[in-house]
Amino acid sequence: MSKFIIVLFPCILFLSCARKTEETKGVILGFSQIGAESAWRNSNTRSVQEAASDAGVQLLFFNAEQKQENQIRAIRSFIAYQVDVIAFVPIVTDGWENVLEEAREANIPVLICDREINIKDEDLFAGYLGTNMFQQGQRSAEFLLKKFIEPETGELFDEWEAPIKIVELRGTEGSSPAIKRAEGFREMLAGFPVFEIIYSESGDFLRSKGYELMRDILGNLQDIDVVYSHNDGMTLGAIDAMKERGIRPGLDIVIVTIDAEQAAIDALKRGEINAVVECNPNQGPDIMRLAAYLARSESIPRITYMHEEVFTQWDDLSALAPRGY
Ligand code: GZL
Repeated sequence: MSKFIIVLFPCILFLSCARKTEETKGVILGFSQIGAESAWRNSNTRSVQEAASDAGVQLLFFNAEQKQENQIRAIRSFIAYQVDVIAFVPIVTDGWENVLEEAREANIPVLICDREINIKDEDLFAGYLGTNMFQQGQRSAEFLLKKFIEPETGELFDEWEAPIKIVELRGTEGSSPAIKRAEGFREMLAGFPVFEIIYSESGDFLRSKGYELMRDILGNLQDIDVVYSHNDGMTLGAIDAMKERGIRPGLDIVIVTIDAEQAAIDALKRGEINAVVECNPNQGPDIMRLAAYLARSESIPRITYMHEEVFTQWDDLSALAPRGY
């Protein structure tokens, strides 16, 4: 399984070290990561790198700096180096057929991580490990139903006035989290016309864009009741913009966000966020485990989801462990 590799490509070769396991020791894994756009992404990267080191996996890690063409180039270099397994986080859903065909021709199995791809020939990859983003959208909407709707009657609680105006801060255009979080959210609210999404725009998962979008929205739209944000980074930027205008986040505007980074949990505890839907970044150990199966030409499940929870303003969070990112 061990092959001699001269690392020429601008990537990092994490050599194996402590706590190797027989199954994973010596596996050569090429991993293409999106970039470093959020605290969640950085935590995901740490999880992969630490798990590779613990498992004795030789990791060729490449950070694509938010460019699909860089990911494709990295995958081609992994093929050239004849890695045992390729794993990557597809920044967007489309445009992967050609490079995955090349990986299949080279007889190198591919594991899709975190985000999903949209492809006709599903045999071009061995399986997916990540999070259920459609469910994250549903869970975000479920919180709003609990917050605004009297369960017995399905009507608005008296304290609220119809319509409930929602602003949505979407993730990166064309990415599976942005697509599926929007779909799941809308599907859950479909039976409740009292909720109106009055504005939806991509903030690219970036805190800076979340701030800019909310600053502009607050200058043009009145009476926003809810902000639904596809990640905590954009949420924290939006909260900065609200505070600049004297708006009390979590009180004047209900806020639902996805990821569950520490800063969002802290804001939840302060009452500045009303619900945090977890998206689990700690995928490294499972990636190494699945890569070891693939390196031995064994099959893996088509889909492996991470465990995730929802944290709301009604929960006792005093015992919640530090998030680590
Ligand atoms: C979701 C992941 C998203 C996070 C963002 O699995 O791809 O990308 O929600 C990150 O924080 O930028």
